[in-house]
Amino acid sequence: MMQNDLFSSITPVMEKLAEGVFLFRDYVDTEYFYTQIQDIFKQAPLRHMITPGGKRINVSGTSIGKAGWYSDRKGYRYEMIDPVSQKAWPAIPQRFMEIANKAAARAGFEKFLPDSCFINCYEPGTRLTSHQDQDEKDFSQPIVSVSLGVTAIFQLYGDQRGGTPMNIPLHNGDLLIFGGIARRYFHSVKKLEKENHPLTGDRRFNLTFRKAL
Ligand code: MD3
Ligand code: FE
Repeated sequence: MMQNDLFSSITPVMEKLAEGVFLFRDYVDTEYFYTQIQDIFKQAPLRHMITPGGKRINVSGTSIGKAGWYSDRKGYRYEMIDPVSQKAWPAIPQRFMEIANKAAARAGFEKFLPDSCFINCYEPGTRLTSHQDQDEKDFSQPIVSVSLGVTAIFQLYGDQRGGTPMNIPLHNGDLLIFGGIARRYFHSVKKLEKENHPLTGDRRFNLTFRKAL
């Protein structure tokens, strides 16, 4: 319908993939996001953290916001001071806040004000094994994720680590929201293929906005 086409061109489409799971394809200005994170990495460099069990996490990461997710032999937790730079984490850019907040509101999560954003960097061959995000205080708050660069296959399980997942390809610019029942779901990211993307080269970046405290 003509009227609907006109409407679609100004209001990005939101797809509901499952209860509590909402996908906005090609939603963000990726050049802006990429420029901002390059600047962030100068202040809070990407680093490979260590699990409490002593394993090196292959996907490197860093944080912005009041609280930054951190892991070493002492455990998984949120830190207010970056243990590497010994300074506060860089602030979340105001535009990032507005984008995450606006998308969350469209998905039915009003007043989402993240105090933490974890930035993951995937190089070819790296993957994220199945896990739950459970280091945050309030599970009624959703998680908003933004993908940049090379496409990865995101896998969504349920309340158990295994079984047959829903496979969701995440492309440059996609924004995904997890809330409600899905907030505790197990999820993983398949091994990144060696591909080239004009914005990020052979890498993929993912930002996860959270209310941690
Ligand atoms: C589903 N990151 O940082 S983002 C993570 O693509 C993480 O880098 C992945 O899992 C990535 O913890 C996935 C999408 C995502 C984030 C949080 C979730 C999916 C989620 C929390 C609960 C359920
Ligand atoms: Fe996760």
